[in-house]
Formats: sequence, C-alpha cells, structure tokens
Amino acid sequence: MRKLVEFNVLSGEFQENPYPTYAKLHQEKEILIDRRLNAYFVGHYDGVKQVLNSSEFTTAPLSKRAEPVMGDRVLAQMHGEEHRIKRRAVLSRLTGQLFQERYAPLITQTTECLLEKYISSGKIDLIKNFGKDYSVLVTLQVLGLPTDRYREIAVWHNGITQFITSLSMSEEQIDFSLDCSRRLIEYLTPIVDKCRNNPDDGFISSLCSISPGEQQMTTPEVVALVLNVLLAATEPADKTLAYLFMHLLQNPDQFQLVMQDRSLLSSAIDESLRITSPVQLIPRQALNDSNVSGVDIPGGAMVFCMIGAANRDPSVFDRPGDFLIRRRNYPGQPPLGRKAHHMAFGVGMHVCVGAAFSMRQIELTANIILERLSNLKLAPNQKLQEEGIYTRGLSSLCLEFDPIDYDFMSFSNSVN
Ligand code: 2IO
Repeated sequence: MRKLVEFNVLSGEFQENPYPTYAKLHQEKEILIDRRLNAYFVGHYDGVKQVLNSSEFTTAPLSKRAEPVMGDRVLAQMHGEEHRIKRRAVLSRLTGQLFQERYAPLITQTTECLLEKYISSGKIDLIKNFGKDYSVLVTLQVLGLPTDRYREIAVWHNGITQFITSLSMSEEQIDFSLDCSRRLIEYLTPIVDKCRNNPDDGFISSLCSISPGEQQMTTPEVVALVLNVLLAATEPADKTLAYLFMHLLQNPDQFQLVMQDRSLLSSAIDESLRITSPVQLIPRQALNDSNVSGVDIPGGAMVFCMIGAANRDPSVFDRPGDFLIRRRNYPGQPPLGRKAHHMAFGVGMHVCVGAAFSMRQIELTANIILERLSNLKLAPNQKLQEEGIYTRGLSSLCLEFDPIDYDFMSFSNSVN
C-alpha cells in the first residue's frame, strides 16, 4: 500500500536535485500528485512496471506533447499492425550487422575527428566540446542525412525537444519550438520525397518502401518517423556518454575494473543508465479509474513514470546510489538486489527501439575515448551541474588527460 503525497514538480529544489525526492518516495512508500498539473508521479519499480505494461495507461499525452512538433504521430502512439510494421522497419535498420558494416565506421570516424582538435591540449569538455556535436552528427549519418547543416539541425532539435519535455512553457518558448519544428520538417520533406522517388539503400528509402496500411506511408508520416528517430537517438546520447565518464572517473575502483577488462564496459553503461537515467520521465494517461499500489487514479489523469526513481528503488537494487558495475555478477557473491533490469529504455510494448543500437554506439565511442585519451581524469574544482527533469544530463564535464604532441608524431612517422 502506498500513500498519496502532494508534490510540486516545478519546484527549484526538485529541478536542482531530484534524488532526495526519489529516496523519500521509496522510504515513505509514496505516490506523488501535482494538482497544478493534475498529474500523478509513480516512482517505485513495480508501479512503473505495472503502468508501462498495462493497456489501461495509454500514450495519449503524446498527441499534445509530441504531435504538434512532429507533424504526425510517433511510434509510441501506435498499436496493432501499424505499430508492429513501422517498429520492425526501424528495427531492421538498427541491426548488429548494419552496425558493424555501416555505422561503426561512421561513428568511429566522427568520434576521432571530434577528439582530434583536443588531443594536443590535454583538456576536453565532454558535453560542450564533444557530445553536442557528436550526438547530432552520428544520428544524421545513421539516417543517411547530409551533415553540412548539423548546427542548425542541433538548434531545431533542441527547440522541438523542449516542447516535448517541458512541464511548463511560455508563449515565446512555444512559438520558438513550433518554429524549429516547421524548419526541420521543411528541411526533411524534400529529402524524404527524393528517397521515395529515387530510392537508395539507406534508412529513409527503406521506411518509404514499407506499406503499413494498404499502401506506402505519406510524406508527413515518414517525416514524423524520421523526426522520431532523430530526436530519440540524439537527445540521450551525449548525456549517457558524459554520465558514464563521470561515474567511471568518480569511482576509480570501478574504472580500474573496466580498464582491466574492456568487456565490462557495457555493464558500466548499463549501471550508468540505471543510476543517472537520461530519460527520467515517461508520460501516460489513465484510460479508466484505476489503482496503482493501493492509490486510486481517476480516469483521464496524467501519470508520469519516474524512471530515474524506479531505477534507484532500494527494494530492487541494493545500495541504489552506488555505481557498481558488477552488481548482478560479483563472482562468488550473491547479486546486489532482485534479478531485475533497469528501465532506462522503458518497458512494455513501447520499449526503446534503439536500445541495442545505442548501447553499441556508446560502447564504441567510449572505447575510442579510453584508447585515445590516456591518464584520463576529471578536471579539478568543477562543480558538476545537471539540468532537466524529463531528460536530464550534465551541463558540462571537463576532462584532463596526457596531451599528445602532433609535431612529434609526424616527425617520428616521417623518420620511419
Ligand atoms: C520522441 C524524450 C527524446 C522516444 C518522443 C516523442 C517519443 C519517445 C521518449 C524517448 C526520448 C525522447 N519518448 N524517445 O521519452 O522516442
């Protein structure tokens, strides 16, 4: 049995640091309600799992949160045959084989190219100097889109994401987001048309070729699907990467484990996703009057699944605030907690379609960073700040490492 407790999701205190609120809701067995928004906030693992696995809680909020800026419905709004076919079409472009053959070289090249400028300085801000460009550039290349206008696209992406993830917006902000959406849709539309009329072997052409209904999708439908992938792949990527390095560098013993056995890197990414989930909230709407862990929820109410809280539920994960990459597998020791996976990618029928792909992407990039930047450390005296309550990430992460002198390298190469 849980009790319902008043909550202000927009309070500065919560925005600054949501983790004490999460700890309290676990300890006191609470479900939160923000009456200003008529929204319930469920943060315990079993409650979130129940909501996301139940057809009693729909993705209807996305028709207001996402559709106005996406131009049409996203995958999470679909069900049945249409959902199955479109989801499969996206998934078929994100396979391990395509990753190895096509995307890995692009990701490697992008990562190395972005690092290059900083190699000789011994310093890099993993968000501001690297992650922001990295996340957009990789996504554009995976989608087979040109990269020449990536800076504008990054701005449009931000405007659109603001709309989807804000819990309160001014008129000006709304106008800005809608403007970003118009521009990005205008940019993508002729590209989608071209892929339909002159198909190549890329992502967009393959989306154009499927027939989820009787016939192929309309251009706005494809554009919305492309936007869906563009946003979902870009927004969490730099956040995930920076959090991973933050945790590794703050926990030298765990860092050492990874350096000794690189196959542990994917467990480190999972642990980082658990402890600092880049998507902290998933919105749903109660279809009928229902009940979650003893709390009545009226039909029509908004229900936010607090992913970031559920992933720190002490009834599932022992020592939930500790970054322990072998928590489910310490040789000779019982696992730390129930045999349960984190829910950073969601669960249920709308579980992230890019989960496996993004794990590979982050693993590849993190491996290159670990190879290229030796003696990696957090820059001293930086106050680590996080922003966002829907998607959340570090505003900056300054790293230091041993600089490499390029003149010396080219000299030694020319001698050989
Ligand atoms: C794009 C918050 C970027 C998704 C969204 C309208 C649908 C869906 C998510 C994640 C991350 C985004 N929702 N991915 O929470 O595709």
